[in-house]
Amino acid sequence: MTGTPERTAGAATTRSADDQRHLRVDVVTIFPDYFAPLEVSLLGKARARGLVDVRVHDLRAQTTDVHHTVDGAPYGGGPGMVMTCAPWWAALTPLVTPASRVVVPSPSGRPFTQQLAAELATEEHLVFCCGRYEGIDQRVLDRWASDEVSVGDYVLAGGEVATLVILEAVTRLLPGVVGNSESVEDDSFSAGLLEGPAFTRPVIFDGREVPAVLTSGDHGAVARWRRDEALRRTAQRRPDLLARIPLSDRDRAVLGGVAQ
Ligand code: JCK
Repeated sequence: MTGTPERTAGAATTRSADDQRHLRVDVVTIFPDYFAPLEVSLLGKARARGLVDVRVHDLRAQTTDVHHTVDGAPYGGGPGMVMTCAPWWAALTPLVTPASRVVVPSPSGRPFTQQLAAELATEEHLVFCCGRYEGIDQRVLDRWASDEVSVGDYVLAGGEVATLVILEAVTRLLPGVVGNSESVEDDSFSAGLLEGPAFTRPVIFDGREVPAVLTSGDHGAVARWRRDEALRRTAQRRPDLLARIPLSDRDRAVLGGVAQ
């Protein structure tokens, strides 16, 4: 795949006659090889099923100079380099239509959330602009970006891995992705709390027992226990989440005055 300026993948399989929703994705990057994981895993299955059609475009293919330059020194001075406008304009002009949502990962973007993933999963065309260096000239963002998002409060070397994160979160929500309905329902059910611990066979391993309630057959007791574990774990690890959801008196009792 190295040296291939553009790679078209997926959607070759026959789609059933029913009108399956279809997501078209274009990714623009100077590192097309980063997107090799698109071949495997959840995304690969969504592609094999024809639910999503991802095309990766090499930004350098849009340069006109012999050195394939995509960056320049920042006006006003400062460290590093900034991606120049011209290659982005050339790449995006033929890709973007009024029906496109243009997503630009950035350390200064608004937080990428499950809610935004669900929203993006309803779109018909997503375009991802992967920056490198210190980022992209602001005029590209002003002209083309629909959403400037960050996948977390840490600094990556570019937008490629962030794009993979967003794409994986979005594609698992597409109708028709294996196991989709249950897991997506579960997402909304547990919305707002971290999940508690999970166990599977055997009942005892290395002397460690599965909590008895989970093998009791008492579904009410299991549901209450899971809620309590989720509450405790959320209070301990993500008190910011707890502050945003309504708590019953029983919830508060379980938390025993911790982080409320
Ligand atoms: C896109 C280039 C690298 C490195 C300057 C940033 C203080 C700017 C991201 N959650 C996320 N973290 N990082 C990214 C991300 C990083 C990117 C690009 C996304 C394009 N870079 C870079 C350093 C700086 N510092 C903090 C100054 C850019 C997402 N999504």
